[in-house]
Amino acid sequence: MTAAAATLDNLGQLLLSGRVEVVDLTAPLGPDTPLIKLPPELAVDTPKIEVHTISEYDDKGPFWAWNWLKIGEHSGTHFDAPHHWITGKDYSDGYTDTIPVHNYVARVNVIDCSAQSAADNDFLLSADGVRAWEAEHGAIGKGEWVLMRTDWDKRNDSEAAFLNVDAKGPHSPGPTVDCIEYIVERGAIGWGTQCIGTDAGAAGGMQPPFPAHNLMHKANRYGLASLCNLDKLPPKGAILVAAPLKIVRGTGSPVRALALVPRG
Ligand code: 23J
Ligand code: MN
Repeated sequence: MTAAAATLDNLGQLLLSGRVEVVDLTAPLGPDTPLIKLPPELAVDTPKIEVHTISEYDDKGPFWAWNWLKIGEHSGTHFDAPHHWITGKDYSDGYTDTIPVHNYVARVNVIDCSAQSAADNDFLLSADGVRAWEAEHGAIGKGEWVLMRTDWDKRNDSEAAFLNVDAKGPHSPGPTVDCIEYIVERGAIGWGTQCIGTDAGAAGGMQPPFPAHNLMHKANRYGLASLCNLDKLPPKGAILVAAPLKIVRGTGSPVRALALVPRG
């Protein structure tokens, strides 16, 4: 057996015995899933999710149940492809059907910002914050995900609490411009958060606006939003599996995001 074959066989054993656990990083997807609200003068919103029964063992289909869905690509726990943003529009491998699939399975770094985000709903993770985390936990490597833990998933059952909008706009944590510049430089494959989008609530006022979108996709890297259960992941040592649907020329898609996590 080659080393790779032996390692993979061992992983199979560890999964079977539960010593490697599969953690679900995905929010429920349905009519109550919170959706982003964009400034109305700027944009049209993604529609509410609809689930329609085609049949359920009835006169529309006597022996089977099935539904059809109405759903935006950027709904719930979802993947942002480079073509989602104008800065990433020209990558031929930047669509949900053209991204190389090996990018959907990668090491993951989880930066715990839950305390700061609870104290300040507009908390921004900076490049210095990432460097301080690296000094404690180890460097972010090329081809790895960087996820910002805020425990925002605890608000997922209330769209009002999840979006956290007041007269001044949405208040949710996210990255600074220099944070995203730094992780792009480190070679991170993607940036993920637990909030409605990969950017902070206040990101529209940054320069450039929406830096996680603007700068990650400009560099042909990816995003993940509305992730759950990051409190169940170690800072380093887990593997993230998150693949969008193979929508032809898609800009993103809901995903079933999973993490392989060592136990014990
Ligand atoms: C469209 C326009 C602006 C933003 C977004 C979508 C997202 O956050 C998204 O889901 O990609 S900021
Ligand atoms: Mn998106």
